Order: sequence, then C-alpha cells, then structure tokens
Amino acid sequence: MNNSNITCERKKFKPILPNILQNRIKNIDPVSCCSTYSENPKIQQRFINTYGKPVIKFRKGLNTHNIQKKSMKVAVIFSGGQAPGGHNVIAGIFDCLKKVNPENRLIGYLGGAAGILKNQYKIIEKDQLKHYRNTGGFHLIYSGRDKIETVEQLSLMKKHFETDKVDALIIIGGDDSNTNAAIIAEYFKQKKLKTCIVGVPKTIDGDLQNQYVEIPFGFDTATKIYSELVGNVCIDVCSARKYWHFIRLMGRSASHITLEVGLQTHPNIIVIGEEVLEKRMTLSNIVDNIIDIILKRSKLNKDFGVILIPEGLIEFIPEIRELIYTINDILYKNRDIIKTMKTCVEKEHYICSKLPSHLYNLMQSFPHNIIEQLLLDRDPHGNIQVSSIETDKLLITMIHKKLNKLCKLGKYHGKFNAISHFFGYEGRCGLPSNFDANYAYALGYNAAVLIINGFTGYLSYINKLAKVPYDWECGGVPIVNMINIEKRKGEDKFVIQKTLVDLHGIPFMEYISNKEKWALNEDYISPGPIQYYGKSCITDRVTKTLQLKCKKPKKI
Ligand code: FBP
Repeated sequence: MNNSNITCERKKFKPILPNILQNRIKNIDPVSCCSTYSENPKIQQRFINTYGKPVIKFRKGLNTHNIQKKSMKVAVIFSGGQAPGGHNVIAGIFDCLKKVNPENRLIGYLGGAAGILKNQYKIIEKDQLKHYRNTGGFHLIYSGRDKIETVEQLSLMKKHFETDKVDALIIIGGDDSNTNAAIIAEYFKQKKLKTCIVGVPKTIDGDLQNQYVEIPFGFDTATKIYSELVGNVCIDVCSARKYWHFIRLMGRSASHITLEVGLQTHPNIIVIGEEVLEKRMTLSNIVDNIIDIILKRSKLNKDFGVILIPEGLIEFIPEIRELIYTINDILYKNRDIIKTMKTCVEKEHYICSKLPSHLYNLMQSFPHNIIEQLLLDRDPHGNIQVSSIETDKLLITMIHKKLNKLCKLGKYHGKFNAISHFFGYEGRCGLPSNFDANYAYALGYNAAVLIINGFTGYLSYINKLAKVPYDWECGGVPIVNMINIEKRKGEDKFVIQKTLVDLHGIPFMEYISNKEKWALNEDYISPGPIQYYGKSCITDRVTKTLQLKCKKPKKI
C-alpha cells in the first residue's frame, strides 16, 4: 500500500532563499539605514540601552562587522498562536547556523517562554528536523502564551542562559511576543549579558504589519485555507438557495483575515470591525445593516447569502468595547478575590455587582452563553479570548427576532434559515503555501544572520514580498522603533501596536467599490485549495492584501 501523501511529499520541498542570503556570511554586509523613532520620552527612558539603533539592510559586499567566529549555541521559541511556516523558520535558522559553522548548535525551549523559565529544551538535530520541514504546526517544540516581564523572571532567564552558555535567543511571535523580545534585549544589555535577542514576525492575524513589516508569515496560508472553505460554502449557497451562512473568521483584533477572504471570495456582506468602530455603530446598527440586505435579496427571491464576520468584531462595537475593558479592569484589580471563587455563577454575580448600571443593563440584554463567554479568563497578556465568543450566533438570534417583528408587520415575507460557522483553528496549522514556506525559511535564515552579526533587540524583516523570493530584501529593524504605550489590564504598557485595517487603504477601498454589487448578486469566487505544484501563477499567487498594498509606492 502506498502511504504517501502531500505532507510527506512537501518535506522534500527546498525553499528559495533570497539572492542576498545565498552569499557567504562574510559577503553579506549589514548597512545602516536611517530610522524613525518614537518621540515619546517614556519609551526612550524605558529602552535606554536599545533605543535609537539604525535599521539594517543586508547588501552584497564585504562584511567588516564583528562576525561571531567561535561556535554558537542558539535557542529558539515559538510564542503565541500557531501559524503555517513556523517549522521553516527553525529550518532556516538551523541551516544558516550549520552553514556558517557545523559546530553551531540550535536548541528549542519547549512550550514558549515558560520553557525557558523551566529550563526545558530539546537539541534540534538534522535528522529530526527533516520530518518537520515545510509542515504546519508548532509541534516540534510547542508554543505558549506566557511572557517574561517581571524582574524575577528576567533574572531567572539570565541565570539559565549564563549557566548553559546560550549566545542568542530567537523569539518567533506576534506583537506581544516581540514586545517581550525588546524587553528581554533591554534587560540583558543593562545587565551586560552578551546573549542577543532577535524576533521573527508571526501571526495569521496579519496585524503585525507596519512600515517595516509588510505582512507576518502565516497570513498567506491561513487566508487561502479559509478562502477555500468560504468559496465552497458560496457554491453551496447558490446551489441550494435556501440558507444564510454566517461565517466568523479568526483574527483576534484586526479584520485583515476577513477582508482578505472577502476579497478572494466576494460574499454578500463583509463586516469589518474597524469600520464599525469608526462609524461608532451599535450592535443594533450592525443588525439593521444586515437586515437591509436580507430584505433586498428576499425581494429578489434570494433568501440566501453569505456573511463574513471577524472574530474580533465584538471588541470594535463601542458599547461592548467599553463593557469588555471595564470587565478587564475588574478582573485584574480583583484577581485575588476572584481566584478564590468556586463557581462561575459566583464570579458572574461579583463582576456584575461592580458594573456601572448602563453596562450592567447592556450585559443583561445578551443571551446567557454570551455573558459567560465575556467573563472567561483573559490570556497572560490581558486579552479577551475572542475566539470563544460566538458573535455569529448572537447576530443570528438578534436578526431572527427583528425579522419576526417585520414579518408580523407584513414587511417581510421571506424565509430566514441561518447556519453559523467558525473557521479558526482549521487554518492555523495547514501545510504552508509556497509563499509562507519560502518566506518563513528566509525569515529564520535572516534572523540567524542578524545574531551572527551580534545584533540584539532586532526583528528579522524581509521586504518586497510581492516580487519573486530571489529579489526579496532582507535585514533587521530595531523592535523599539515599533513600540508604543497602550492601556493593558488597566495600566500603561509598552507594546507593539497592532495594525488595524486601514479604512483609506487600497484593500478596503477595493471592497467598498464592489460592496453593492456583491450584496445583491452571486458574484462568488471559489478559489479552490492551495496548490503546491503546477503553474507559478497559481502556486506562487500572493494575497490580495499584499498585491493591493504593493500598488502603493512604499519607503522604508
Ligand atoms: P497570535 O496573535 O498569537 O498569532 O494568535 C492568533 C490567533 O489565532 C488569533 O487569531 C486567535 O484569536 C487566537 O490566536 C486564539 O488562540 P488561543 O486559542 O490560544 O486563544
């Protein structure tokens, strides 16, 4: 029996390395470029040792830098949610380290930052790694959402690194994890520890993008997987012609995934959280907008359609945002009392008793399952777990109620059969697309080049991603350049700001210019599954977001 499958076949795929990284290390010259820094003096003071460093671009030339000559021990962790391509980052780091010096060693701490504190790691060897190349998931060394920020944690980490002689740590993570990388790099500099810290931008959410990072790895594959699923639903819808499908898509804070999937599939309605926030729409306004389309389509004998909803929508609705932030504060300030509570009912009563009356009334207007979901524990970064909040079902319930009223008034004669879906975890561990396989590998390789050159507090960046991988630009950007001050758990925190959908940006404008047409017609596109072999126009297609963004000339 032949047990071969595409996952087995993909392990043999050789990612393309950008031309610049194909050079020998001594011919990769790190050139300093001008940087823009935050003017905020609080940031300057907090990162006194790592603030004000230049952006680095790698160019072909003679590297006169102090390249690490002795063999190195490098550590890596995954931090946060899975994203397709993670194992290729590790493969890229490994291959670069071994190419430079076969004596170099790579270890992976298990389960994210917590693994460093527990000093639990595995040595990454070639024979084991070959089973993970070009595969999805983070199961080689697992991931975690813990962060290292207290002085006790930082000094324990320093102790382990000194004892085990770890020369560098590469953190593969999103905005919170890379903020963490900046904090650790600053602490080590202050303590005169030589261990370098470098970050790699990862998240399917696509919200770690800015003037330096075009898109994090993982977004490409995840959105292609969701687009395949949504495209299939669209075809089902116009075949059966009897259901409204409410599809909630992952993406904790920003609506990039929903917008991208919408651009790939052309559903009837795309709800974008950032637009809801800007127009200060209430939950009821959102429901009314959806009903407006349902009624229009019903008049055309089309009691069916597809609606995309971002997972993070709930936090964009101003009234609910206020409620969530207030609950966050209550949970944080009263964490010791709440920890002692034995039942959820007890916790719910306690929190409700602390809410101001307008927020209490709002909360009581929700179905009980939503109340329970709003009160779930926050993650270690203080974020609400939006993936557990069933906004799709909440909208369906509210729409049902309003349509029933309209029906009784004789203003609606259609049938509303709604089906809800949540596409989230299905997309996070898929086999990386060619784009993500190449990009993640290059990011890892590039991160290793940064540490070999002794850079610390930098994020590995690869730019010009809409071009072929050979022409991608590589380098490093000081993480501090991306740091802002935000309120978290009720306190000011230094964080890399999440980038939300730009309502004046070309991708969103593309949706707006098609909105009416897509609402009333079945302009659906079913893009089909990701292709790994075949015509390059299909296998190497980049996301609409990247294509459209790159229409705009960008300076770094
Ligand atoms: P990261 O920001 O860590 O990459 O997480 C992405 C994500 O997939 C979000 O889209 C989602 O809300 C979250 O992780 C869910 O993860 P968890 O199950 O750990 O809460």
